[in-house]
Amino acid sequence: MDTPAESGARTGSRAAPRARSRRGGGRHGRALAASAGAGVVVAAALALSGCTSGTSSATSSTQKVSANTVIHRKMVIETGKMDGKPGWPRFIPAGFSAPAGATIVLTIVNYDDGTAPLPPTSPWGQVWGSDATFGAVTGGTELVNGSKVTAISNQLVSHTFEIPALLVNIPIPAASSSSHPVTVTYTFRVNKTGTFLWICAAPCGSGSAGMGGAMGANGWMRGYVHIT
Ligand SMILES: [Cu+2]
Repeated sequence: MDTPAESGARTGSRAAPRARSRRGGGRHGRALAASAGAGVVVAAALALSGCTSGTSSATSSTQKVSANTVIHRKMVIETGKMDGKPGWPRFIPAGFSAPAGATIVLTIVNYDDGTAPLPPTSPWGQVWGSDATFGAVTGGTELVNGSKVTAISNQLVSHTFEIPALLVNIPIPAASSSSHPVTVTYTFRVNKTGTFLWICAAPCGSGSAGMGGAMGANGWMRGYVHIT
């Protein structure tokens, strides 16, 4: 089954490699246009994808530590040029581990100054992750260079860090230049153990829809979060 992010993003078309803009809302995006029930729609779709994709596995709802335990994790997004593979932007490292129940402060430093715009009705410009039934608890906000936001304009999104099975989505804007990265900080807790797939929902890869290359490659625009 396609995740909402994948099905929505595949339908766009891609322009210049640097701007990586694309058109088209995608069927998922259009379904969410009347946004009143959008959260429910996304939640249901994500629940299905999480259960059937075979790429994430959750076990018990065991909290191993308390929320007072604060775990700092950091990922850096490098451009393909920076790591010698032009056109292949990459999260480094492509995953991390943390104990269930801990407060995870995830810092993502983006050196990529290119955008990969989402369709106008895409939900992936929003910060997601405030529904405890999915096992993740957040305030639904992120800090962008220290300023609290609930969304990034879809046009300005460079990448996202999305964990479909946990209903987590962290939209990441483009760096102002490749030497002036943007820093996004997101604080959350995961109250169950498991190995959870994360993906980037922005079409930052190769091919006409921007979904090839890095987008489909573990270790580039997808990987795993291990909650132990
Ligand atoms: Cu990306």
